Amino acid sequence: MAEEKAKKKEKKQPQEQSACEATCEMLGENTGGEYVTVFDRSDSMEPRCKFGSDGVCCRICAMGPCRIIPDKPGKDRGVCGATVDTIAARNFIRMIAGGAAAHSDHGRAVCETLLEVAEGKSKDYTIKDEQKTIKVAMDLGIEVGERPINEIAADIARAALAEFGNQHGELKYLSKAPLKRQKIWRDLGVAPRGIDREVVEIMHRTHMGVDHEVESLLMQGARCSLADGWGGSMLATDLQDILFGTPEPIISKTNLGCIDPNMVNVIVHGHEPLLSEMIVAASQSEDMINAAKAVGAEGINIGGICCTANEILMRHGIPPIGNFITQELAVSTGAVDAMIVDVQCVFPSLPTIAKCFNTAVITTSKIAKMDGARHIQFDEHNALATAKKIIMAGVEMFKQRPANVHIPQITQDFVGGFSHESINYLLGGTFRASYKPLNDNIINGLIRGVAGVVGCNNPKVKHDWAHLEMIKELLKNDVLVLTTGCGAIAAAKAGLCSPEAAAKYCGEGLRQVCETVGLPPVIHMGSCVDNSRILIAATAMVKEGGLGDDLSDLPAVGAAPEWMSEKAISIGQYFVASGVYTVFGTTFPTLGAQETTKYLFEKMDEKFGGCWAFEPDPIKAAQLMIARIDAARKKLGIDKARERVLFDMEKRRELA
Ligand code: SF4
Ligand code: MSK
Repeated sequence: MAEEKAKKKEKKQPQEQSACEATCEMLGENTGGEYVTVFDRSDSMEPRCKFGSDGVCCRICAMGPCRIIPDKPGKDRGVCGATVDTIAARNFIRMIAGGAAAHSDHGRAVCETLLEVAEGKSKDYTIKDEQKTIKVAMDLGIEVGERPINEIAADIARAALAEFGNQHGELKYLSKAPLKRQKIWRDLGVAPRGIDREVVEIMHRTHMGVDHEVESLLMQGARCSLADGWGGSMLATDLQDILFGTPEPIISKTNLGCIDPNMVNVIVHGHEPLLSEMIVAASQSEDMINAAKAVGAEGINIGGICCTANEILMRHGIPPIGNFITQELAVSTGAVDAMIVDVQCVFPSLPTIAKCFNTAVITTSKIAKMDGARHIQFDEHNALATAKKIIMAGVEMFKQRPANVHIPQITQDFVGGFSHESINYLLGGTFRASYKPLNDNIINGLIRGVAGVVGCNNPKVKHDWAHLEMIKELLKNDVLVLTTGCGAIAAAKAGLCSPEAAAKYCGEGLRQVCETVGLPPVIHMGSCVDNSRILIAATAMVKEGGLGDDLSDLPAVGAAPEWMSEKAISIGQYFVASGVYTVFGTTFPTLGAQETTKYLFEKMDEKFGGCWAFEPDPIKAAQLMIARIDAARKKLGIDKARERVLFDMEKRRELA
């Protein structure tokens, strides 16, 4: 009893656990510890194993686990003789393989659906963006001519699927990168062949007794990550745009206050928009609305969590009600009638907490099932009917809501839905779409540089706090921020993704530009796979001219201050291999191995013109990023803000 009391006393206060007011309110609702959440489980896991955190534990074969202490003779190698650096490098690239596989399998599912749609086998979807279809066809070398759009789309889907199993040569989309970057990849031998092949090769190389050299391992990691960023993820984004439309700026609301007590609340969570698109369509159909009314609700309210939230936000303005770490807290409002999940970032604890609040947890993917959840298999051939069946599961739960519903009355307006295409139009106008205004304002110093701040939440860090501190420091220093994933939801909840944020948070130069163009200073570009949009936006900046001839020349940096997933490591590595300096917070999975860490933090810079860095303090991390931006500006000769000089006739004569 005394022990239990002591434990309760030690329990962190909500304000120590989250920077999000609504999250704190929900954490405050559970001070009696009626249910367990990720925050509690994370605290109970302390102290965490240092061997695991530092990447120096190997359990690849049954002679282990081998936990290495580098400076202790007898403990400085694994049973097989593997050094600490081999072990850390193997662990690191296995994370890349996991992340790349997750993104790319998502991409494959989209390709398969596009093929079915184009062949008329999946009647509930249509091709929404014909212009993008033609653009993608040209990128993939597919004939356009006068062919019907479905025929072109079918060829796109086939060509995209072939990229997964390609055994030789290189991925077609590499040609979208600046020419200099392509040459770097070829010269270093890291141009990926096929997406699946690079993942499989990592699993082979890291099997017991195969590849033991740090450089050899890490370069294969880079190759595999490129197959993700410029392959699986980019195909996922492009083909989703073809099927569901290329996003355009859209006004929405966010946070837990978007849950409506009078409606049937259906929350979609996971990553693939194939299902959530249909859930949105089904929720607006008359029969579903009538079914909701029949049980006493006013209608059906759809909200999102994690990257599914970002997908339906981007194209429909549906509110993201929270990010990764708040998935259980959304259920604990008592007003979520169904949580529909597909793949990735779904807590297996959901059915347990859902039982306390009469929420139906419904799994929908063959490859992602959960004990305690109801499984309704999503069928792309019968997409709308399946979506309706799933929604009905939520409607049926409406009457069983617990008495103690508590929804924080907190929401925030923001603008989402930025794609490379829409930024292009916004900056240059419909007739002269271009990145020129952005480049000009970087060159004249009003904008100091660009940062991609992306990624997850991690309960080891105060929720959303590292994202927000880092972003605010960057804005103050005139750095324009592009964001995706759970970081984007953090920024949106805090009011950073609205045009008004420019006056409140930005330095004078960035404020002027944002207010002139009407852009928020933090640009929400979508989900995890949409980091490929950031690669394309950066490439457009290079192609526009004036900022060097490679991605590594740009005053542009990346960060994931609260990362947790293998996908984040894959993203970080493809940013680095694309020439971007990338800072991770929270923890770094090779810190126990000096040579491996040095390779990632220094040697990669020599090879790729971009490297990893680790800094858990978000302000210090932002300062590292700003220093790197300034170094790039200096190299480009734009380190001093230039006054615009207007030449009169006399000066022109002098010039001549
Ligand atoms: Fe230990 Fe070597 Fe087996 Fe890893 S591969 S568990 S280091 S014996
Ligand atoms: S959902 S991978 S927690 S960003 Fe894409 Fe969020 Fe990270 Fe999952």
